Amino acid sequence: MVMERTYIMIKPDGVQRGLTGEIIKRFEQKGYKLVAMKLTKPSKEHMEKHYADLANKKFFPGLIEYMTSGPVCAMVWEGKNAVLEGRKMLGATMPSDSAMGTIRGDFCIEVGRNICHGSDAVESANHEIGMWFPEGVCEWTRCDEKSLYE
Ligand code: RTP
Repeated sequence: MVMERTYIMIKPDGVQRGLTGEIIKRFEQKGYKLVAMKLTKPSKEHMEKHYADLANKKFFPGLIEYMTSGPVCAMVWEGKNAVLEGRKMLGATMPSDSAMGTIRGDFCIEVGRNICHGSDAVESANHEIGMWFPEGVCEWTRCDEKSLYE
């Protein structure tokens, strides 16, 4: 079975609104394994690198200002199809398009304050994990893995 790792980040608004525990709970209860986590206040340069593909968008300066306004909770979650499933758990980029039951559908209103980030492909996940956790992740085995997977 191919296990994937995805980079999930609770944005400053999610941290400020006390949603960190709720988001971790959802990933844990789904069955994903937390293999790295830290609370960090990203620099402007780091955030510009993370969102480099959006550099020519009109909202880019505001996005960087928002993302550097306070601590983010940077995490790596591991499991089967973690990248695609993680994106489903977050919901659509636009909260108004996000289904109820998703994190964005349940907890936010505006695209510029949409609580969390999730890698959109395995390649970008590997790139983002390397950027945010150059020290590497923690290898361990969840004791319920035999019950989670066929
Ligand atoms: P993310 O990278 O944060 O997970 O979001 P995403 O893939 O769902 O969406 P993306 O297009 O990569 O946009 C990154 C973040 O930029 C903000 N945004 N603002 N004002 C706007 O129209 C607008 N569009 C995007 C959002 O915070 C979005 O998550």
